[in-house]
Amino acid sequence: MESIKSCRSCASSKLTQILDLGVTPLADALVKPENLDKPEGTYPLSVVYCEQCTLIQIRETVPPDVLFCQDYPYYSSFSEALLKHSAANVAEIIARRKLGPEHLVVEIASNDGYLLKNYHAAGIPVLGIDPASGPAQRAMDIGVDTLVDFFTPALAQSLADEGKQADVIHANNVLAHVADTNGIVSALATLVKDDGEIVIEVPYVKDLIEHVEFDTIYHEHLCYFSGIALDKLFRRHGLYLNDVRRLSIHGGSLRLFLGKQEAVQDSVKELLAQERAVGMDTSTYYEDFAQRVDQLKHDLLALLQKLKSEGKSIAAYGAAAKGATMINYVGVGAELVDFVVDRNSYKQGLHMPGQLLPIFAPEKLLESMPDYLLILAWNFADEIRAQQSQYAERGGKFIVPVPKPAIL
Ligand code: DWN
Repeated sequence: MESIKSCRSCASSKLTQILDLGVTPLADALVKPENLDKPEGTYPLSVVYCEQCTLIQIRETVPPDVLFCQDYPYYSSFSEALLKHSAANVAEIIARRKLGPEHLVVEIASNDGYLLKNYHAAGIPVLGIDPASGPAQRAMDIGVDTLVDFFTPALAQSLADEGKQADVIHANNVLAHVADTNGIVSALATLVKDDGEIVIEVPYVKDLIEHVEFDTIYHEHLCYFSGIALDKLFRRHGLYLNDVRRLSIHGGSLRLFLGKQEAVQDSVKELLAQERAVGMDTSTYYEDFAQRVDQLKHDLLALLQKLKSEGKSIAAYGAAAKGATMINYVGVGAELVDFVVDRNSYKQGLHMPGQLLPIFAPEKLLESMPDYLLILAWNFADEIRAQQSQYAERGGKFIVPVPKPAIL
């Protein structure tokens, strides 16, 4: 593991620490039963603000082959909400750009084909690029052509040399995951056609800070983006943030529309003006974040301990990466929560990193009817509560930890 001395975007050494989450295991390093007695790899996790370009980022860089290869357990298609969200995105772009069999759509971090399958179904050629072999194989099984590899400037250049420049490139929840932040942006510029479009989704740091979504901070997420920091990063590589949309997915995200010609729309000007108006281009904006994170930690622990003291049983929903940050930072162990459930069959039978809580299929809930269910995948709380209506009808109650621990 490396620890940065300068900003991942502008290389400035003026970095101000805003949060320290201590030493923690990797959020997606689920533990096999046979390894329960073996020590886990743990890494410090701290967050800094760049005084020069305003980028929020973590200091620590864990090697990508440790984070994203063998046994990477995340499969996008286990969320109906995410599938619907992606299908609507694709339908809008096919219509607006009048895409057909003569075009090419590439997706970086294409996972199990959750998005590209919509273009494939419409007869539009696609190419996915993802280093995680498990999800990539699922994509190929449904006909989505996928390169099992990391997306680098060298790979972008070789694809361009093969005449595979793209009309549209999607990059959802990956810009924050790549250690070479400038490298991935220059690679996007290399791979997109001059009249092409790059569509990126990233969690929005403004929502993270305002809703205390500290659990989305973990080693897979190296950067936490604002419009101001992104605009500087893209312009450095001849790309222009021409349009932007705020989304509710994943606790609040931005959908960014980039091109090689400058045609900046009001949506971008308004977003940047709003950010400056609330001071997101100063470290002052982030000063009280650590204190608010600690308040959430205190409130959640107190709530769970009170329920246990009343003899209540508690389970959790969503063996999510953010769930690992939450239970390890707050200290939610087997003395408070009996087990976790998750629909992702690749996670069932394993244990959460750190607290080692066992992971079962959701059917376990009706079997054992815990009094309370802590929704660790709070970003899908509506979908999960609808899905678990029988549990609620039988008297089960839900707890959401973010933005403020609450019983629903
Ligand atoms: O950036 C990332 C985001 C997009 O996804 C990755 N670095 C890792 C991952 O983060 P996460 O694990 O915190 O993401 P989710 O999507 O919030 O995880 C939700 C978990 O809940 C998954 O394991 C799937 C599961 N789930 C479920 O069991 N039943 C989700 C839904 C909607 C359900 O109904």
